Amino acid sequence: MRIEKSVIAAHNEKELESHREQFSFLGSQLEKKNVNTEQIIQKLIDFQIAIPSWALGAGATRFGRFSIGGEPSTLADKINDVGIIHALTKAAGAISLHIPWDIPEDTEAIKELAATYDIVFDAVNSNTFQDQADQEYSYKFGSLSHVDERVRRQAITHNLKVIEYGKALGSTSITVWLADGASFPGQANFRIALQHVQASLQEIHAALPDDWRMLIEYKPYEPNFYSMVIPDWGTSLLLAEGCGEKASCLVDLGHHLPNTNIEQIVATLLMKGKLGGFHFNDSKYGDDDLTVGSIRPYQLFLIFNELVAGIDKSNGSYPPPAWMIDASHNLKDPLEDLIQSLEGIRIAYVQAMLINHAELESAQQEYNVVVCQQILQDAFRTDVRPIIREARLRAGGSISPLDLYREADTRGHLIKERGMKSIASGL
Ligand SMILES: [Mn+2]
Repeated sequence: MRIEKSVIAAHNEKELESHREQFSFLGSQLEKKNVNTEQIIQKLIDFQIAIPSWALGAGATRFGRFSIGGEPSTLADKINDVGIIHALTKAAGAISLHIPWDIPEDTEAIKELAATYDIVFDAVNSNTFQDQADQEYSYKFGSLSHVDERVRRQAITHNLKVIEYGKALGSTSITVWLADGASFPGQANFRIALQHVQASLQEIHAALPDDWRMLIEYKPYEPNFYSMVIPDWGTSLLLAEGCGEKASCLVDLGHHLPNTNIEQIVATLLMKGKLGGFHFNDSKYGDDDLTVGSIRPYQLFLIFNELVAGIDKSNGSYPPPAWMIDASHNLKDPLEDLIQSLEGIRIAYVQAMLINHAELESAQQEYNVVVCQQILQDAFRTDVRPIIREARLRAGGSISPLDLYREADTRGHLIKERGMKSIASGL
């Protein structure tokens, strides 16, 4: 199923008057504050977020999985689903593939299909946290950190193969996340495990094409509950620096212990030129994988403040991080959930762009703490949704993507096409 441009245009027509009213009111208010709304709209149109190929079906916990019907069971179906989201929002012009869950058999055909939806291929993701039917050695006790050289070799070879798939698709980065670690004290030697991972990553790094990046993701716990070989940003940075230029860190919002100051981590990594990738989600307790902006929108806004400031300060010399939503959809229709996440991300991004950095810096110079807070919260408390609607409208998307998704009975059509029992590969 495709959402045709004419359907979007007809739906927009009904909402146009009310939208114009709201947009012009907000525009005149922001003008008084010397905000360049046109520039914000352009930046927003350019800001594209990748959808991972494993987030389009129903997610699961270890207690169960509840199908939603019409799930995409092939890579072509998954690209089609991202195409629906992108047609409506004009914010999701990329897909991130997980190998081996989504191996493109006919690369050219898949590229052509993606191009018809105006979708490119973002980072490819390797998987050495599960055993596949045809593999010789098990990853039960680790992969790149394993004590057995043959297991490490198998995991390195897999990563090199993932790079080859990515090259064929036009991707320019690989994300490595390891489940390696220990669930019990004494189970593993911390130093040897980390040395093995460093040496393995160096080998993968050496195989990267010139214009590629390797993004090293970290996580404090799960699936291992005593220690993870790459538990935090410091270890990720250490490994990236041990590899070289093309290696950098990937921040996944859910991969922190409660109350971690993620915005400070982002600022530090940007300062070091080592923030290469970003995974959006939200959480209350741990790696909950909830809709972006559903639990802690203020934190997201503060993170975007650092992102905007850090990237702006680099004057274009800093390659933008690979942005991706990394969430699991256990209760909601995944496509609706992703549309809500995109909205949450874009709201935080626009709010962060409203901050007057010159004013903030001078308040900081004077330690005027009250004014510092006021500047941030004034931006955060601005309802910026009319700007987001305007950007979507100008890019050819829908003013109200979620409403149109429902009015067009998109899920109903997908169920008719694919049946109730189709299952998407992935988590
Ligand atoms: Mn992630």
